[in-house]
Amino acid sequence: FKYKSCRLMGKTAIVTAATSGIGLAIAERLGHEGAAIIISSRNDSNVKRSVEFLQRSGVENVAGTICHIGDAQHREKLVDFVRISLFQRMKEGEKSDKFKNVLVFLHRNFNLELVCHLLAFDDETLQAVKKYGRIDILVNNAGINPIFCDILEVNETTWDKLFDINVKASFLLTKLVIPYMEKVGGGSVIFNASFAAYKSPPGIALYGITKTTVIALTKALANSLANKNIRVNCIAPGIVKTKMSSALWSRSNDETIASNTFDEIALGRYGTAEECAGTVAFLLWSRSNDETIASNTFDEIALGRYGTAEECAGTVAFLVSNDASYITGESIIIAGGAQARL
Ligand code: NAP
Ligand code: ISN
Repeated sequence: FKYKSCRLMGKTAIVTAATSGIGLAIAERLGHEGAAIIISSRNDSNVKRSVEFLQRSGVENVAGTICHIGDAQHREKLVDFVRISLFQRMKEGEKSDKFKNVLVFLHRNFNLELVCHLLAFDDETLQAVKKYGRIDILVNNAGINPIFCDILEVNETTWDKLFDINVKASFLLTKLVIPYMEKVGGGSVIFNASFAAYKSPPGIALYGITKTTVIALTKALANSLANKNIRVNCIAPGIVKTKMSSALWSRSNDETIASNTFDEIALGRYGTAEECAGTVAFLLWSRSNDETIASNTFDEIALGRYGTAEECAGTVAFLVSNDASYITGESIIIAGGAQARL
């Protein structure tokens, strides 16, 4: 079942880390509700494949570009998608007052030489993004969890990397996007935190701390941006079924995965950079059945199952729509009733 509506018609949404899992589901859902979609991730072929997937699934306006979220130039390039698009439309003769104002705005606020340079050398991109002359919605979905260990075993490099990717990068991207939202009279920003922000699950405590910070950042930005009519909210999913990398699949067997409970994995060994948050979830659900699943894993979840990426996407579609026009600074837990707070 694919939910479709016109709720986001005329809006343009950027979704980061959108080539699989929750990000891809969010892109699909926002597209099915009428938004033009710009997706991104670290990997060009994944981006292309996902754009094609979204087109096949019925998303009419979709384009994508590389953006390693921790790379400042990549973040700027992502926003240039929109900047180039505006200039292209002006070049095509849309000389209305509105566009003259946009031109003035670009001159004042952005490096127009860079826009011209990119215009001359990147026609394919230009064609792809012609339609996307505005940004109304930013979904900061990117997040990693490269290590599984006790909090006291975390070293400085890992600490910095997790905070860089899970907190700082999305904050800096948001700062780049805000002028665009202001220009169209407002917008909506979403962060993807985690249930782990509230519970500090063993083994991924640092990940949880970064996600707690994401919730605090959501509140801070909501306060700061309210006067610009920009709402800022976040989702906090519990364990969600997401895809895993083929690299991990090829390493997975009964010997290397000693157990199917999260606690035992956390105590058992360190992870690798590839083993991100989604992978942890996958390890749990892919080996789950009535016989093997540890009873305590599901006992905490009132609904008795893990979540799906589509269920996260539905919440995001609501939060970015006018149906949530009086909601800002909030985090919505999507965890099947697992208790995290009052
Ligand atoms: P996933 O299925 O493994 O997908 C990860 C996505 O992130 C891929 O599209 C990957 O694309 C992209 N990516 C990875 N590193 C990136 C980087 N540095 N810059 C840009 N893109 C990057 O993961 P997921 O489970 O959907 O997780 C998405 C978000 O949900 C994360 O913030 C995670 O913390 C959060 N979350 C997940 C769960 C869960 O149980 N799955 C629970 C709570 C919260 P490329 O490989 O093409 O770059
Ligand atoms: C999470 C939240 C609660 C328990 C396990 N694994 C988890 C995540 C995650 O966000 O990746």
